[in-house]
Amino acid sequence: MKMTFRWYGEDDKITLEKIRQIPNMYSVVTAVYDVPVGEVWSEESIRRLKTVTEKSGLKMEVIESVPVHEDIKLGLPTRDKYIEAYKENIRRLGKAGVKCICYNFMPVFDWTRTQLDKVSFDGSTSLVYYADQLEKMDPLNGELSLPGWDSSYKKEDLRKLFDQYKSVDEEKLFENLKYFLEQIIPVAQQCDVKMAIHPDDPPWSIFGLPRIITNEKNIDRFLKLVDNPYNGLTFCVGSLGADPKNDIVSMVDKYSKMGRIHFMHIRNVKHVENGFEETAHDQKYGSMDIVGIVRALVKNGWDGYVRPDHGRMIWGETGKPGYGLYDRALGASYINGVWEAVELLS
Ligand code: DNO
Repeated sequence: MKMTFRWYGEDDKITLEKIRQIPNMYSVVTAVYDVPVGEVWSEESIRRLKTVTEKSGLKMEVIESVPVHEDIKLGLPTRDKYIEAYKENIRRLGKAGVKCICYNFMPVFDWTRTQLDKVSFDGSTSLVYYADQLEKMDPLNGELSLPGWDSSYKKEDLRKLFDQYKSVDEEKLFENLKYFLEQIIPVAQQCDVKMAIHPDDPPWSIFGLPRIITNEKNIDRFLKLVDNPYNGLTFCVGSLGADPKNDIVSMVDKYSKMGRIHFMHIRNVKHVENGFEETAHDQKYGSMDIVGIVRALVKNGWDGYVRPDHGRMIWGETGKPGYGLYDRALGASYINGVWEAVELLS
């Protein structure tokens, strides 16, 4: 496996120098952040990211994300122009040595939590999702904002989008995804860039919007939409694992055996009555069988990219919720340790 770490570019206060010192670190996971969703990234910005990354001794082989414009998800006539731009981004990134692009197909909102600073038993804080808190949230008031969300929407944009999604159910969303994949996967293959869809987080419909990358049945269907190894997965343990019905170890085993997992997000999540709580990465704190997951990957000779995922805030750190340095570095070290042990014992 190749260990990676998300880096939000030159404005990230977690510098490349720090990331570089985490044991076994291979590549950053990054993106060009100053371009509106749907537009082509300038070659200059891509080159600059690559140059600074490589100067620090790291690689830039994974992009998270090249976001998908809502018109593509909605299946509007304007989608073709955004798909052309998407293809051009794949080409440009491929030229810069990128091997894997993570993206998602969640309508309007990316990952969603109801509280970002839940105090845990040891005084650390983490991200949680409680159904009763979600019911009280109004996505249309224009005040909600989460770190993963596109913050450019105004109140009126959100209302319009919600209206447009009234005619898009799960079937339609699958159709629109197929249309998109049929066009981008051949380009990805030509450029030798693996496309890796991120599951929906949480893996169920929220605010009445459809979500489809949620469980094994739907992922099987997704992989068949375009049955090509370049059409693969970011297997996010915490996202799919939030639903206790998903058998994570067996899914990881199955999809890694098929050669369809290109990127693993490994983190732990604890099921609670009313939702879930993010915890330290270590197996004993949550509901995920992290060792079982790693064992399946090692058994299948899997050699993709891995990153620790959301960390708690510990040691007084402040910053982007889920994306501090300390707990994610501990997460990376934990995953390295589990990996090493599983390899040695197998
Ligand atoms: C959360 C992330 C997601 C992910 C996107 C991929 O922390 O895993 O925001 O980057 O969904 O497009």
